[in-house]
Amino acid sequence: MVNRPPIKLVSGMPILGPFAENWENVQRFQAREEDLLIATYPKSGTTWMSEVLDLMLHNGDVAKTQRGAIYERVPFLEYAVPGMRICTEILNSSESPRLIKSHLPAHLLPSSFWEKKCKIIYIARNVKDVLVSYYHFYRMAVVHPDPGTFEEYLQTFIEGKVAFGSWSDHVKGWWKIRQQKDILYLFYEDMLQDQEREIRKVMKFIGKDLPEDVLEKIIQRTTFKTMKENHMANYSTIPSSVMDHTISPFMRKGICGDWKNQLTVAQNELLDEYYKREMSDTDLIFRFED
Ligand code: PPS
Repeated sequence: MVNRPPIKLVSGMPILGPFAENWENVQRFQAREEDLLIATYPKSGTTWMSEVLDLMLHNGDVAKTQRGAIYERVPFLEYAVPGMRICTEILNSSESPRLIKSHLPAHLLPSSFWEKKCKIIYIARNVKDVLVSYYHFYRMAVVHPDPGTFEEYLQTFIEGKVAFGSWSDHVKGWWKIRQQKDILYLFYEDMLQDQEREIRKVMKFIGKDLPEDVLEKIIQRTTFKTMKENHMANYSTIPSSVMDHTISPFMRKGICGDWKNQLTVAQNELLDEYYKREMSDTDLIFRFED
C-alpha cells in the first residue's frame, strides 16, 4: 500500500488514487436482482447500516455476523488497493444475496444496479458532522492524502475536492431519484434519535418480518458502544499501518453535533453559507443538533 496517494479523477469525480485503477471494472460491475446496496457519502452511517442489514439477513444470529470483519461481510464496491484483493473480484465470486457498500453518487452507480432494480438504502448525514468525521478519517487512514490542517481540509471539502466529491451533489442527487427507484432514503440523525423506528423501516423495505425479540437483539448489537467494542465491526482488524486508531478511532464519537467541538465561529459561518447556497434548490433538509 502506497501511503497517502494523491486523489485522482474518474468520470469527473475525485476518487482515492488506487481506486482509480479499477474504475472500468466498477462501471462494468454486474449487479444481481437480490443484491442489497448501502449507498452513502463517506462518514454517514455506512458501517452502522451494514451491521444492521447483516444481522437482519441472518435473523439476528450474532455468531453468523462474527464470520468476518464488516468490510469482508459487506464489500466496498470501489475498493481497490495494491496487495489486497479487489472488491469487484470478491463480489463477482460471492454468493447471493450480496450486501454491497458504495460511496458513488447516483449518476455514477454502475447501470446494472438500475437494470436489475436492486433495492438501495441511502443514508445521509448533516454536512458539518460529516466534515469533522471525514477529516479525522483522512488523518487515521493512509489511503487518503494528507488532510493538512482542519482549516485547509475545510476548504478542500467545500470545493468538492475530497474523495467522492461534493457532499451536496451527493445527497441531492440521491434525493432526486429516490422516488423513481427502489430507494429507502434515511438520515443518520434519525437513526440516532430513534433506532427502533428506523430499523423497522429497513425491515419493511427489505421484506423481512422478524419477531420482536430479534429486532430488540439487532438494536442492542448495533448501538455505538457495542459496535465500538466489536472487533468484527470496528475496523480494528485492519493493520495499524493502514488505519491508525491511535490517531483517531474509526468508531470515533457516533453523535450528532460534534461539529460544535471542532468548528470555530468563522468556520461555522462558512459552512452555514455553503449549506444555504448549495441547498437552495432542494426540499431536502438536515438536522444539525439532537
Ligand atoms: S465510512 O468510512 O465512510 O464507511 O464511514 P461510515 O461508517 O459511513 O461512518 C462512520 C461514522 O459513523 C459512526 N458510527 C456510528 N454512529 C452511531 N451508532 C453506531 N452504531 C455507529 N457506527 C458507526 C462512526 O463513529 C463515524 O462517525 P464519527 O462522527 O466519526 O464518530
